[in-house]
Amino acid sequence: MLEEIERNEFDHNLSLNISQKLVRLFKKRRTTRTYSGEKIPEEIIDNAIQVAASAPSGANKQPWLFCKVSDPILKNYIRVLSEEVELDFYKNKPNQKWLEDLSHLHTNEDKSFINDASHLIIIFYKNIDKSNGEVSKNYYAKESTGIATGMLLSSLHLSGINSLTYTPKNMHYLNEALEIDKEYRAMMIVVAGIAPKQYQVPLIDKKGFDEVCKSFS
Ligand code: IYR
Repeated sequence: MLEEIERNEFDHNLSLNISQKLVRLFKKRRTTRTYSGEKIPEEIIDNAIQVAASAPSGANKQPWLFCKVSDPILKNYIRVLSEEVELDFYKNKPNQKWLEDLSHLHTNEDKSFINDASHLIIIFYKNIDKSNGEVSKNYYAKESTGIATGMLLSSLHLSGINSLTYTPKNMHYLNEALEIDKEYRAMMIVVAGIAPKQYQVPLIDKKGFDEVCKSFS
C-alpha cells in the first residue's frame, strides 16, 4: 500500500482503497496500559519521531521537543515521580467527578507500565523561543504539537507498536528529571511498547460517523 502512495499521482480508485484500509486499520488502535517488556528497535521509534517532526506548525516554527527514554533507571525514576503525582490525583486531592468519569477505564496510581514499556516519548513544546539571543513567538505551539503527537501515534500504530497517551495532571517534574529548560512545557508522555499476548482492552464505544461529522456539501 505504501509503495503505491509513493507514486504521488492522484488515482481515484487507489485513493478510495487506501482511505478504506486506513479506516479499518485506525479503528483497531486501542490504548494499551500493560506492556510485555519487549524492546522495540530504536530505529522504529526514531522513524516515528521523524514522522511527528514533519507535522505542520504555526509559521513553521516547529515548537516541539521529543525526549525518548528507554534507560531502565531513568524510566523507574520517572515512574516514582509520576506515582507521587497520581497519588494526589486519586487519593490525596481527588476530584470525584473526574474519577467517576474515569472509572470505566479502571486506572489507578500504579504506573508500572512506565517500567514495562520499551520507550517513553516525552513531548514538550514552547510558546516563546529564546534560543538565538532573540525572543521569537511560536504561534499555535500547543495545537501544532498536538498535531505532531497524532502523527507520532499514527506512525507507531502503523508500525505495529502499542501506545498510551499518558497525561499526569502536573508534568513539571519531567523538566527536572530530564534537565529540560523551563521554557519547554511537557504536554504528554507517549508510552510505546508491545502489549502482552492476552492483553484485554476495556470495552469502549466510539461515536458514530453521523455524530462527529456534519456535511454541508
Ligand atoms: N493521569 C491519570 C488519570 C487519567 C486522566 C485521564 I483525562 C485519562 O483519560 C486517563 C487517566 C492516570 O493516568 O491514571
